[in-house]
Amino acid sequence: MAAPLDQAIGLLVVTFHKYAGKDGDKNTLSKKELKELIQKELTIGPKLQDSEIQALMKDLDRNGDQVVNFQEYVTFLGALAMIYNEALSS
Ligand SMILES: [Ca+2]
Repeated sequence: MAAPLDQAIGLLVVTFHKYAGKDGDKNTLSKKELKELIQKELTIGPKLQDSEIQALMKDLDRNGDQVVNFQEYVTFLGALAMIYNEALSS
């Protein structure tokens, strides 16, 4: 049986593929897929404006190819972890 942190990391990976596999390249998140992931998998998601999600997408797409690859997704998770850490330690 996987330890808690293994399970958490596994969930991060599975969640990426759950949305990346919806259309087009199954190894990247399109804008539409990223939007759906944010809206369905994060508490803050439904509260974000469309313009905020667009800005987030632009920020995450480091190599500018209009899609979010796994490496870019991991950067996003890192940023979220920083926010959660601030929230939990304040
Ligand atoms: Ca990209």
